[in-house]
Amino acid sequence: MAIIYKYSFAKKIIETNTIVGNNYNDVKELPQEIIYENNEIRINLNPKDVVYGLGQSTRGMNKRGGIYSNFCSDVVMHLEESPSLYGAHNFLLIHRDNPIALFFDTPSKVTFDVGFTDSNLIRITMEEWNGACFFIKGENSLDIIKEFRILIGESYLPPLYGFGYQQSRWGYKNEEDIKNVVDKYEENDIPLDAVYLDIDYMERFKDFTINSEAFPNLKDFIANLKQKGIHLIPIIDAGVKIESGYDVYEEGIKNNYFCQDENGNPFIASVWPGLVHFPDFLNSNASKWFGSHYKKLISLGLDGFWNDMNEPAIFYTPKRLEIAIKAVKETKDTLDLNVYDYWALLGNFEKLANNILDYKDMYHVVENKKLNHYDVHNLYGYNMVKGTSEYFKENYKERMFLISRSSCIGMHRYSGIWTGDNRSWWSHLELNIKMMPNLNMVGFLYSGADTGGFGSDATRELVCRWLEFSLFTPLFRNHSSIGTRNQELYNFSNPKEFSNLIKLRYALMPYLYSEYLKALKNNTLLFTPLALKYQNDECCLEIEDELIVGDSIMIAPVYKPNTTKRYVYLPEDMLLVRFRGYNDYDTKKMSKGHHFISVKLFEVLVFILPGKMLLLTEPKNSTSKLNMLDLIAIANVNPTAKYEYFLDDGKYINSEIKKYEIVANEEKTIIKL
Ligand code: MIG
Repeated sequence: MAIIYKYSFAKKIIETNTIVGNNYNDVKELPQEIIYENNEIRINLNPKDVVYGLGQSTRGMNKRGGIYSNFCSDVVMHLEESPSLYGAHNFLLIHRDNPIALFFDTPSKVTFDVGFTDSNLIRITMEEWNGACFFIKGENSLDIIKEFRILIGESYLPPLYGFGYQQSRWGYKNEEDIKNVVDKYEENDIPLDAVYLDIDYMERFKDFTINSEAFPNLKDFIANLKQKGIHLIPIIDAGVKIESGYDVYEEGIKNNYFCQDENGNPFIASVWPGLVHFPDFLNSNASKWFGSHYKKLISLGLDGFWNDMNEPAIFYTPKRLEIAIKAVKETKDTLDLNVYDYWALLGNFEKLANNILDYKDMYHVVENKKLNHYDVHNLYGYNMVKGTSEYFKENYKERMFLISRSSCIGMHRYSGIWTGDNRSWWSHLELNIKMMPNLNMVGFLYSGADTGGFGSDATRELVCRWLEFSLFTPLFRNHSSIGTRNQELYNFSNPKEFSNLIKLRYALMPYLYSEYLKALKNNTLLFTPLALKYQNDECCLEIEDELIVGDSIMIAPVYKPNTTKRYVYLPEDMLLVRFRGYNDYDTKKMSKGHHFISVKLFEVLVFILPGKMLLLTEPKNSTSKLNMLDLIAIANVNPTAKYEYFLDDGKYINSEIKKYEIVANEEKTIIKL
């Protein structure tokens, strides 16, 4: 059992809507281990304590040794030292004998110094504390996480197709480009459930418009793809182009639905479409109104979207660009600048994007109160998604596919997230592995990284190793940036090997989908750090590159180049399944302890826990064709193995989950339900 307490700060800016549960007790004081003094919150750490949390953030799974600022940011380069990424997930769990977790429910920026300045001290600061600090105590860290998840509410459930393999690239320009991708996947017998439309499908980057030259007959095109079980997923950006006659712009102006500047005029910034206004998503009428515009796209047969640039990302504001240009003019063509003046001149331009000063110039009007954007920044992307999602739920029976770039806790009830603009770097594959459990803790079960890496050029080896990990993540999307090497799988030599990998994902779908439903309904983790499952095993405390996935298996992905063997620690006896393909594998009983195991390219190692099993089905080229009731169990019998299989129709919002008890007495068992 874990118990949640809520301590409210004197100041409250806005209702954040991040929590839904009432499983907490209000208290007037913080417990003795949380010191709140001089505007700073401090907690002492013992050398062996492991600190999890902060959802989407850089560095390791254990956040110790880093300093992080939770302020949703458009980060073009994720570095070890990047203080913020796209999400603000103010949750920390101190895993130790008497574990404790903290959650800061606030719309404003919070900075977490987790043993960075002083290795045995957590220091949490905010410009001015507002909102509430929830703290959770219990005997067991997993109980604490569960109680927290009950507090923040059930996670988003995408349609089954969201678990299929998805191909994306910024740069697909027209119908032919998309058709080419689909054809190549088909020719190479690689399963595919979705192709993404990035900004180029729009007419001059205007939300809810279609470039009709590039997509002359989108409706039929969508219908044809759907017949093959392939969905198109278009992007929607936060900024609305300023253009008279454009309905979204006109309606927003007429109804005061846009964010304002200090004088009450619509706030102006520049993003992809050029000059834009930002919908005031914190105003529920504005957010509903924007949500209702998806209807235009839904009526074409589209049933999935990705909401981008919703931190909101700003390329520049005219106001700050003017300052920069003026400064250039004032140099009067002097080429012999004092070096400090030169840096200042350059700095004016370098600091145009996502400038804090611009966020401070932007305002929301919520229930007749004018709020400065900077103070409520972390709620922006969340409320864009909320409007989108609520519109779907009110108007359709089917589940919509939805992912967002920006997020905060609470948004996990409405959509999934992709982890943003990573690079084709091995270190970003490693980051992806280490981030998954922390994302799960804060409710983001439906997530995944741009597999293969978004920026920079990917090698065949990196894409292979990344797929070998991502085939366990719910969102399984290969996405890359314009200007980088093409990384659709058919572009690499011997696509047959990639086909085997993707088919393995489809074969594992009964297990992966069932475990997703379980994690969602039981408020458990899909990716569990070993240290949380094997709490009495000291060896597990520092392991960050092996994960328990669901209830039955452990994985140990390869995330280093030129590597065909890796060190694996087994906290108990397990059955190793070495997959080369879904029906090409061998098994080996392995004993608890330290192992050095061979893992060639295109081999996937799965370790089945004692008394547990994996469920597989015959893979098909789309999830819509999978038979989720004709199964094969691969079990680590001890002396039998049991499994509770969760399944729903994968389609409707209110679909009922059926539960099947499966028992296996042999390593391989055929199961017909
Ligand atoms: O300024 O739409 O994270 O996935 O491909 C870049 C183009 C805007 C950022 C997204 C990325 C997407 C890209 N977008």
